[in-house]
Amino acid sequence: MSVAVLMGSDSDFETVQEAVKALREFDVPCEVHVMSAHRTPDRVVAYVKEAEARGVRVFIAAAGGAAHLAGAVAAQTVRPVIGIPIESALNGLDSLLSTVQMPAGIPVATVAIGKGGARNAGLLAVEILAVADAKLSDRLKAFRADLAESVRKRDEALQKRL
Ligand code: RP5
Repeated sequence: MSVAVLMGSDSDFETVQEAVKALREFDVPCEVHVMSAHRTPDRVVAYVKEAEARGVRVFIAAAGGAAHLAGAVAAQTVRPVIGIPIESALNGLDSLLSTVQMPAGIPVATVAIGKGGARNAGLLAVEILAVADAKLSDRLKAFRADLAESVRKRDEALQKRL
């Protein structure tokens, strides 16, 4: 498994599945689990150590509210950790700050709140893996070219409506 996708609760999955979809678009193997920095702290420590030993290269961790899962994962590994702040009672701002404000020395690469951020978390994991994988890098370049083309087409369509 190249990427581990973790979330604090199954209630986060509707958002987190955007990261999983992005990984699958690039045929990157991933495993997906629910575990919580607060509700199952021992499981988080044991899982991250075991997953790193098994060859997981990148961790994605999503949580909402007092969103400490990504930080708790980062504390246990030197693999890259990407944090997804989940929408919450405070519109996700609480989750964003809880995820992003890590102490110097233990980084978490934090993406935007919600589904767009989750998609970028998956894509960022692909980009990290692509550093040592030329074929994956080529696929990312093709993906960017398709993205640019779709914007060009949308502009073309807009011009017809004006
Ligand atoms: C966080 O609390 C989870 O990541 C989730 O975003 C939030 C609510 O969890 P549930 O009460 O829905 O299980 O730890």
